[in-house]
Amino acid sequence: MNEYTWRVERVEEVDSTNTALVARAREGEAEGLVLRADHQSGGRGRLGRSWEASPGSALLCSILLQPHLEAERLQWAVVAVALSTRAALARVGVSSDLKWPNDVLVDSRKVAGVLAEYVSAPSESAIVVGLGVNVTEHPPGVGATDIARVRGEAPTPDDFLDVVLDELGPRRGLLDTPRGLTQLAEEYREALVTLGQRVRVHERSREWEGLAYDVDGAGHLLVHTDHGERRVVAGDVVHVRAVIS
Ligand code: BT5
Repeated sequence: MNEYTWRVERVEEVDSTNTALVARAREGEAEGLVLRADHQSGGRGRLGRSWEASPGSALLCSILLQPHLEAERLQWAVVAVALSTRAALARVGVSSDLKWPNDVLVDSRKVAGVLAEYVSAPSESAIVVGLGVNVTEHPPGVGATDIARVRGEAPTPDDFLDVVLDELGPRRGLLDTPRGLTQLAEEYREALVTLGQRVRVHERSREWEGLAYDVDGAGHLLVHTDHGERRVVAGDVVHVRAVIS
């Protein structure tokens, strides 16, 4: 199936659209529900971090997917949404890159972030993918930007969500099959500015450096180091400097 019908529900305020949608998924909600909030009182990032946005200034939403995708390959759901966001940004005149694992960047500044969570359910497992896009404002001091800052004008968060979902339809279909994932990986490699860069990797309490050169079949980052090849499953990377343009 190539096209999806999304059911968008809008609320004024919620703690976190991801938390709320995970609860709905556990109750057996079907694929395609999109929960969008004007404001989050407890917006979440990865690894216990927070996501900040003043009311009405951002697209804050979570999308319920049920692809045939094992928990180990959750990163591909992040990739599908991040690539759709990048394509949607291009449609409103903003050129962006992806940074592994979940950032959408404009000129090295973060315009959007993605947070995916795997929900094991008795019947069918689900993936909740949260997306935060800075539309008319961005928080200070975190190396961020927003669409209005880059373009001088911006769509409404609702209109921008429509464009993201339009882009996600065909990419969602790619998550179900190995051939689809290969196609998604091709688009990912083109968009992923991390590849070819010297990176500092922060994994739990460890920190090390190397040359990021590819992603593997699970979407994890592959890095050449002085001690051989290493794979980053969960962690943060800092681009130290470009080695290959
Ligand atoms: C992310 O985490 O980038 C995932 C963000 C996902 C947010 C969406 S909003 C809708 C849905 N519901 C939720 O509760 N979450 C999702 P991470 O890579 O951990 O980045 C978090 C870090 O980015 C923070 O520690 C700050 O440094 C920075 N940050 C916070 N708010 C930001 C913003 N609006 N724009 C750019 N950077 C921000």
